[in-house]
Amino acid sequence: MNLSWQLFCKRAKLIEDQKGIALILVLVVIALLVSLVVDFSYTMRVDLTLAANLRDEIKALYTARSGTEVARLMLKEDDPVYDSLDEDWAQFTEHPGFISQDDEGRFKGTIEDEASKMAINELVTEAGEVDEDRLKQLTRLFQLLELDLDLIDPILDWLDSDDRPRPLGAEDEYYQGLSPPYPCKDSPLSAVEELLLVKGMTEDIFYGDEEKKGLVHYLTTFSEGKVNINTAPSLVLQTLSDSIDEGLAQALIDYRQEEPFKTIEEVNNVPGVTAEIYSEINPVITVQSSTFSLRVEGQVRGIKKGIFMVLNRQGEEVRPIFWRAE
Ligand SMILES: [Ca+2]
Ligand SMILES: [Ca+2]
Repeated sequence: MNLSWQLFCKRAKLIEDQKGIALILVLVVIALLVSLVVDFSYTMRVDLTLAANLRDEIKALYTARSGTEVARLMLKEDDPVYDSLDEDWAQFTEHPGFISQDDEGRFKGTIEDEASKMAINELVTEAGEVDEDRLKQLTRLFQLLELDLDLIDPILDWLDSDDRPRPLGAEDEYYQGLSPPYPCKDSPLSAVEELLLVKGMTEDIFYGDEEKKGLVHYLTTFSEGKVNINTAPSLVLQTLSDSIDEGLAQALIDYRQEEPFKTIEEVNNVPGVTAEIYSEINPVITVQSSTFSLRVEGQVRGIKKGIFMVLNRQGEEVRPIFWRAE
C-alpha cells in the first residue's frame, strides 16, 4: 500500500466522521426544535384554555348581573299594595322568558321576601333592652326547630347594649378570652351570619342540613321588622303566637293560596283566627314587603358565577343595599 493510498483512506475516514458528527448535530438540533415546538404548543394551549375560562367567567358574571337587573325590573313593576307568592317576582326562576336555552349565557335565580322571616334585630329595642314579645317569638322558633334553648341567653347578650352576662350568656369577658379574641357586638347584627360568632352557635345549628333547615333560613337583618303573612312559611307563622299551631298556620296558607291577603284585617276571615289572636299578632304582621333577597347564577359553557343581592324597594325605586359575588 503506497503512501498516497493511505492518505486517501485517512481523508475519506475523516470525511465520514465529520458527516457522522454533522448528522448527530442535525438530529440534536431537530430534537431541540421539536421539544421547543411541543412545549410552545402546550403552553399556548394552556394559555388559550385559561383565557377562554377567564372570558367565560367574566361573561358568566355579567350574565348574572343581567339577572339582577331583570329582578329589579320585576320588583319595580310589581304591585306594591301587597306582596305574595303568586306574583311574578316569586316565580323568577321559572319565568321562561328570561332563560335562554343556548350555552352562550343564561341565568337562573330566586327572589325571596325578607319579610317572610323573623327580624332578629327586633329582639332588642333602640334603648338596647330586650323586647319580651320578640323574645317569645325567638323562643318559639327554637322550640319548633328543636334547638337547645340555652343558646338564647348568649344571643341576647350579643345584641343587648349592656355588659352584664345572663345566667347562660356571655359578654365581652368571655369573647376576649377566646383565641383569637374578639369583642361582643352589644348592638344589632349587620348580617345574620354574625350569629356564628355567638357562644355555643355551630354551623349545624345555623345552616342546618338536608333533613332540617337551620336558623339562617328563618332570620333576617334586612326586613323592616314585621312578618308578611302572604309569604312566611308555616314555621314562621307559628312563631307569631302560642295560639298558632301547625293546623292554623296551614289554614292561613290555604286562605292566601285562594286569594292573597290585601290587608292585615283580612286575617280575621281565616277559620280559627280569634279576636285575641288578631290583637296579639296585628302589631307584627304585614301584607307588604320592601326588602327582597336575590340569588342569581350566571352560566356560560359550564362556568358558573353567582351573585347574592338584597334589594330595597321604596316607591318606584328599587336599589341594592347589599351584594356579594358567590
Ligand atoms: Ca306585590
Ligand atoms: Ca351585651
